[in-house]
Amino acid sequence: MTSFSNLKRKENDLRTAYSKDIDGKVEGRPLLLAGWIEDIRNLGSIVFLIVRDNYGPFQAVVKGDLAKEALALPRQSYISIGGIVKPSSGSKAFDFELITDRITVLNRADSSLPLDATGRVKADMTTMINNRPLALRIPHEKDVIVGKSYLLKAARAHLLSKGFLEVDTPKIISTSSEGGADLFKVDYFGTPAFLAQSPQLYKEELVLGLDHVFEIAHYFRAEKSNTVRHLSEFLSMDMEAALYTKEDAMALLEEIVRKIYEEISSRGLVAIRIDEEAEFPRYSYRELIEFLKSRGYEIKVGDDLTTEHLREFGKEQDGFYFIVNWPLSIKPFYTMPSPQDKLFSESFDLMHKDVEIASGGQRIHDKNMLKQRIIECGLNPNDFEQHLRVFGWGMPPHSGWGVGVDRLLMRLMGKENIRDVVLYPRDAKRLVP
Ligand code: AMO
Repeated sequence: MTSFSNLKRKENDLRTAYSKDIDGKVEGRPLLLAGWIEDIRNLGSIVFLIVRDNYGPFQAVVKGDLAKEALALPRQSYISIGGIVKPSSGSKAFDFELITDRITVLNRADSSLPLDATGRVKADMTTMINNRPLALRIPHEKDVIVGKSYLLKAARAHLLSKGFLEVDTPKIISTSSEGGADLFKVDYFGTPAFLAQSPQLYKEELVLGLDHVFEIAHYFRAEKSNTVRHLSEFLSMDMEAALYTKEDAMALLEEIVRKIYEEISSRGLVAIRIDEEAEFPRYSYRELIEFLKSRGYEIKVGDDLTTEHLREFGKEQDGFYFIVNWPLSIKPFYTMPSPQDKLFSESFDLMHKDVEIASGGQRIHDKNMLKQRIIECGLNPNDFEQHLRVFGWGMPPHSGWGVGVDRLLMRLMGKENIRDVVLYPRDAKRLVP
């Protein structure tokens, strides 16, 4: 019978250390490592293997019959390799190397691979996406995904420290949460249903029971437009909080972006700089209209801003900034009208140069007002009956936001295309891998 302890011992027979452990402290000691052969340099009587594990590359010196075996191995084969640690004799890249006495081939790689996993021969984005697991062997490609993990860690830690509770809400829904045509339909046991565009209605409802909530999850938009910032499945970080005003929500969002920036820049993973002193600038929607008019654009108050408009304004901006008080007519039904001018709303977008990173604002908490806005937006209040009920149970005034995590990561990492920061992107033309 194979017991767990037997399995454990077997695993230890294949690896006792990682590349990060090879240093002066283990000089003269035997180590056993596992990794992928990145490079093989044949110097005749001696062969140098560059092997990469999860922590980076190391150099192994192989001689005699073992060298012959090593030379026959395709690059990227996965091996367990044992030997004695010695100071390296002529390498500039490695202070220490492994004088090899044992190689176990755990899995031979195909002799022809779809991309150069050392990154020396550049592959295009489509090749990277089609072969993502192999592309992640390239350090700067892996950095993006490491960055995403730490982005989420920093955001979660900050929200939890502020008393927010992480929730999870359904992704198969019966009614559109954002309105609009970009809904994916699914056949739910014969009944038409949709994939959630956002957790909007649920997160608002949960404020009633939980006060401060957040959710980090995938959402779905049937985006036909093929742009560098739209996917049909994207990762969103959403929060909703009782008694928060639009200002409170914006302050929390700015705090979180800064915490994320601190976390990932402390790991050397970030490509941009955020000024620690200056607050993110705020511009009203009206100010943007005036700016665009002054640049010769034919635009009037009430019009939505196009990509071209945002590109024009974004050129003037160094980094992150807010656009506040959008016209009510172009915001979803749940958005609170501004008390001083009902044509505008208590809403904001967080931008980075020309790209929208997040949107949010104060929501309507009065049941009758919400029903009225649903009708004004051309929606059927009967479809929202379940949701409207909750607003009669003592719904607190509340605000929140939703951050496009992939877009934020794209900008922090200095990438131009959202597909560069998503492991397996989904768009109108891509459903695999
Ligand atoms: P909105 O529709 O503006 O607002 O979405 C919030 C943020 O999500 C990101 N995003 C996308 N990212 C990639 N591909 C897409 N197709 C895509 N669509 C949106 C953007 C955007 O700013 N419920 C509100 C949020 C709120 O008010 O709390 C909402 O969904 O970065």
